[in-house]
Amino acid sequence: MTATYEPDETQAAFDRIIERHDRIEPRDAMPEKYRATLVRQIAQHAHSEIIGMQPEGNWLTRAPSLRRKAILLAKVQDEAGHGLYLYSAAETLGVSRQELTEKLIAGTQKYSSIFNYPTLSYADVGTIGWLVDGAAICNQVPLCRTSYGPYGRSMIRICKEESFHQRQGYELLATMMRGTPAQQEMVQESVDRFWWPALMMFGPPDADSPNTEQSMAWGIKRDTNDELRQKFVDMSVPQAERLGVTLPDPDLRWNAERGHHDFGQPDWDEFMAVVKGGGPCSAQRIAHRRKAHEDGAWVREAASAYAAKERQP
Ligand code: BYC
Repeated sequence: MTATYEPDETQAAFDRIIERHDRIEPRDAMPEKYRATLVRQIAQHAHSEIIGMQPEGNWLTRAPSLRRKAILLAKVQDEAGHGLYLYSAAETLGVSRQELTEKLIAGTQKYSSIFNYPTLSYADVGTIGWLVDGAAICNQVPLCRTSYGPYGRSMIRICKEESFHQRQGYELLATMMRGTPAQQEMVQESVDRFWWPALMMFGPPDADSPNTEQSMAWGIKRDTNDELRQKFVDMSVPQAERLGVTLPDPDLRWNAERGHHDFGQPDWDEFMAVVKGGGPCSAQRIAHRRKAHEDGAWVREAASAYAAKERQP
């Protein structure tokens, strides 16, 4: 359980750790708002990993070959592992995984907007790997240096696995792009659907992001939403060219003066609607998660009973 304190008590000690870019550990006193912000972000991150298993899991029984099935199975299992590391990191802040799961199911905690979109073809498995995991890497590599120790350390292994995920997605799309015209069209159609939602993963523009300023000051976030979105666009453009797909943005072009690509804005009204639970698959994702939680009740009861028995002298 973490210690929290009244601001005037040991605020200076906390500030010194943050200024030195050192880590805050669970044993350290921390302002209540810092703790609450971390619980919010880590819980949302953990929920995203767990809900994120659903869109890809949708294709497990219909993978086109044994090889593709083995790869997809391994990837989906990795996401479950990521969720568990992150719930463990959140637990060091004095909340339980049970409590967080109940909040997710009740709709009082969020998960990434991207997982509210459907996966309509097998190309989506590749596009999720390439773009969604690519966006996750851009966002998560800086989080390895976040100010809260358990969160930063959980990110290290997660990032290594996300790199593999991104490569498998790119390799799947590259294979399809060397295939028939129908396969090539399937890839382009998938990229057309996922490009804008992938850009939304980084959150609202900095000017409309209520949490960025404080989270940057505390070293929870190391880059702003817009900085990471720009990095992602700059990284994706040459990869798209190499694949032979067109990114669906007429405003996308290299700006030599800035040394970055200019690009259009996602539909932020759509983003807000999805974040508020109005995405195409929002109800389905939560209903599925609720059912899995309820179906797993007997496993939790059995594990608790076994642990209690083991504790008896
Ligand atoms: N979706 O002030 P802001 C994965 C919310 S898993 C939904 O900018 P913040 C993968 C935000 O929570 C990837 N909600 O917030 C898994 C806030 O609302 P609340 C998951 C969003 O926290 C399986 C409000 O909008 N990655 O890659 O400073 C298979 C205002 O936003 C979104 C993470 O979770 C969104 N996209 O910055 C494949 C990374 N964006 O909470 C792949 C960790 C914003 O105040 N999280 N909101 O009610 C972060 O880095 C930050 O939390 C964010 C948002 C950049 C996402």
